[in-house]
Amino acid sequence: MPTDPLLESIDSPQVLRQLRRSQLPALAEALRAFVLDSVSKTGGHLAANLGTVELAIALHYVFDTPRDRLVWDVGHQAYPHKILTGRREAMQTLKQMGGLSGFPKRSESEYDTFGTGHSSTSISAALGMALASRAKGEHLGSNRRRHVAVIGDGAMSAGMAFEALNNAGVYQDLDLLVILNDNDMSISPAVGALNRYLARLMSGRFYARAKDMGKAMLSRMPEVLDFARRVEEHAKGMVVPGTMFEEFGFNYVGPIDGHDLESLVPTLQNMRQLRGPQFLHIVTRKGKGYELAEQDPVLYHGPGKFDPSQGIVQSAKKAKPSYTQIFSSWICDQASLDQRLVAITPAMREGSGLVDFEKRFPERYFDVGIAEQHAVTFAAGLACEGMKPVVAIYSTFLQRGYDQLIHDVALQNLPVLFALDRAGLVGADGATHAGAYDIAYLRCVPNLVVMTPSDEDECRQMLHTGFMHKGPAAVRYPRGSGPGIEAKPMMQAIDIGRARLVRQGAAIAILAFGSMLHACKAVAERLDLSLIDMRFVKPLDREMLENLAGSHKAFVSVEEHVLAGGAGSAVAEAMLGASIDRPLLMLGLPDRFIDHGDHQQLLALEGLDSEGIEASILKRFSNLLTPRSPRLVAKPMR
Ligand SMILES: Cc1ncc(C[n+]2csc(CCOP(=O)(O)OP(=O)(O)O)c2C)c(N)n1
Repeated sequence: MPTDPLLESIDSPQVLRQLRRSQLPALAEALRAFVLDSVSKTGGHLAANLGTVELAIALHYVFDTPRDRLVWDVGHQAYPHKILTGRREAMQTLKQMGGLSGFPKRSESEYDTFGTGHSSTSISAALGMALASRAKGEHLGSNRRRHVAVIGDGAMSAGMAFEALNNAGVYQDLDLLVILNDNDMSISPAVGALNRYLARLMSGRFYARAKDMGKAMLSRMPEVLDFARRVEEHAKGMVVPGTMFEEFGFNYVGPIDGHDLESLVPTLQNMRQLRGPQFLHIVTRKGKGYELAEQDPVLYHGPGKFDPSQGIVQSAKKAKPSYTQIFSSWICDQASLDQRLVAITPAMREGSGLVDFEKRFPERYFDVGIAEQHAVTFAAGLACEGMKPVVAIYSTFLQRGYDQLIHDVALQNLPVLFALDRAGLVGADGATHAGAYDIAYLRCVPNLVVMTPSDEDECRQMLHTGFMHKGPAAVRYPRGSGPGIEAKPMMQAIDIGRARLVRQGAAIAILAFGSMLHACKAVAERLDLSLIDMRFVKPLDREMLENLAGSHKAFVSVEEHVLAGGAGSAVAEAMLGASIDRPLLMLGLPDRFIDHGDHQQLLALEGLDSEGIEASILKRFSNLLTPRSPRLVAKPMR
C-alpha cells in the first residue's frame, strides 16, 4: 500500500476536521492512490469510489459525523468513507470472509448509519432519520442533527427515490440534504429521460454560469459566521431556477464540480446552515484520476484483482462459460428464431449478459434503468400485445418487483420469462445480494413455473422451455460457472414438471435442486444412494416421489436456498398431500443472513458441500445404510 503520512494520520473524521482546508487536496490525492491500490489487491468497486474521494472528505470535514447522519445510496461508492472512518487498515480484508463488507453496514461502524447494497433507499432512510430527530427534539438550535443522503444519477432513476422526494418535499422544517452525485453513468451508461434532463442541467452555458456564479459568491462569503439569512441569500444565488427538484419542494443548488474541494467544502458549509429539504447537484467523473477507469468506467466498475500499472488484462485461458454466458448465447439464438422476443434489464446489461444482445438486436433491447418494479409490469404490457418478454434480473433484485410479478404477470397468466441470475449465495457481495429467497417467493404464486437447472445444458434447455411456455416461468441459475457440461446448440423443451433419475441406488433418495446436484453426485456414489435431478420446484414431480417411495426408506432434499419455504418445503408439502410416509431430511441455507466470503467456503460452512451433505445424511440416517463402505463407520460425524 502506498504510505502517506497525512492519510495515515486520519484515523477518524474528528482528526480530519482538525486539518486546514488547504491540506485537503493533498489528502484527496493520497486517498485516491490508496483506493486504487487497495481495490486492485482485493477486487471490489473501483470507478465509483475514485469519483467520491473529494465528496467523502468534504462531507466528513463539514458535517459532525457520526452525530450527523450520512447515508450512502447503494453504498458501493463508500470506500473513501470507510477509509476516513477508521477502516483504512481493514480495507485489505474487503469482501472476504470475516472482513469488511463491500457496502455500509450498521454493525461494522457507527459511521455506517444505514445498511445498503440495493439502490435508491438513501432518501427514504435519511428522511426517516430526520423525522425521528424532530420527534426527539434534536432538530433545534445550532447543534441540531443533520441528515445527508448521497445518491447517484443511476440510483436516482428508481421510483423509490422519487417516492421519497415526494414525501420529503413537504417538510420545510427538516435538516435533510440530498446530494445527487451525477457522473452520467449507472454501471453502464445511464438511460432514460431523467438522464437527459440532468445532462441538460449540466450542459454548456447553464453549468458554466452556475459554477462561475457560485464560485464568485463563495469567495466573497465568510466561512463560518454567516447568519442563516445571508447564507440563504448567497446559496440561493446559485440556484438554477425552475428545476424539477424545486418543484418537489427542495432548495436546489448546483450543479457544482464534485472534485473541486474549493467549491465543495464552502457550499456544504453554507448548505449545512439552511433548513428545509436541500438538494445539491454535484458533477463527478467515474474513475477519476485513473486514466484507464476514466476511459472505461464500465470495465472498472467492479474489477477483480489487477495490476494498476497494467490495468485489467483479459485472460487468454478459455475458462468454463458462466451461467450468465449460457444465458447470453441462448437469448441471442432464441431471438434470431423468434421476432417476438424482447429483452429487458433493470440497469444490469453487463451483469446479466445482455451486451451481445444489445449489439445484435438493439431495437428489441430495453434497459429501463434501476427500476425493477417497472421492468416487470413493462414486460407484462409487452406480453399483452403478443411480444415474448424475457426479464433478465438478479434473484435479489426481483424482490423489488414482487407485487408486479404476482399482480401484473402471474395473475394474468402472461408469458413472461424471468431469467434469474445470481440465485443462491453470491460470495463477495454478501447478504444484501444473496439470491436465497426466490424459490420461496416464487413457488407460492399460482401459474408460475419454477426451474432449477443443474448444469449448463439444462440451463439452456430450461430457458428455451420457459420461453416456449404459454404462461409465466422462471429459471434460477447461480453466479459463476457450473460443472462444465457443454450446452448443446439444439434447443428442446423439457417436459414441464418432470424430474430426472440420475442414479439408481438403495435405501435413500437424494432430491437435488439445481446447483446442488453436482455436490450430491459424489455423495450418492459413495453411499450408494439414488439421486434425482428435480429440475422443477413448481410443478414438482409428485409421480417421481410416489415411485421413489415404493423403493426407498427416506428422502433427502438439497437446495442452495433458505430452508423456510424452499424446495424442501415443497417436497414436504407434496409428501403430506400424497400421504407418502417417509422421513425427509431437508438440507439448505439456515434461517440467518449469510455474510460475504468465498462462495465454496460459505457453502462448506453451511454443510452444503459434498462432505457436509454426506455427514448430514450419515448423522440422520446411518441406521438405514448398509455399511458397505468403511467410510460409513470410520468418518466422524458433524
Ligand atoms: C435495486 C438495485 N438494482 C440494481 C443494483 C445494481 N447496481 C449497483 S450500482 C448500480 C449503478 C448505480 O449507478 P449510480 O447510482 O449512478 O452510481 P455510480 O456507480 O455511477 O456512482 C447498479 C445498477 C442495485 N444495487 N440495486
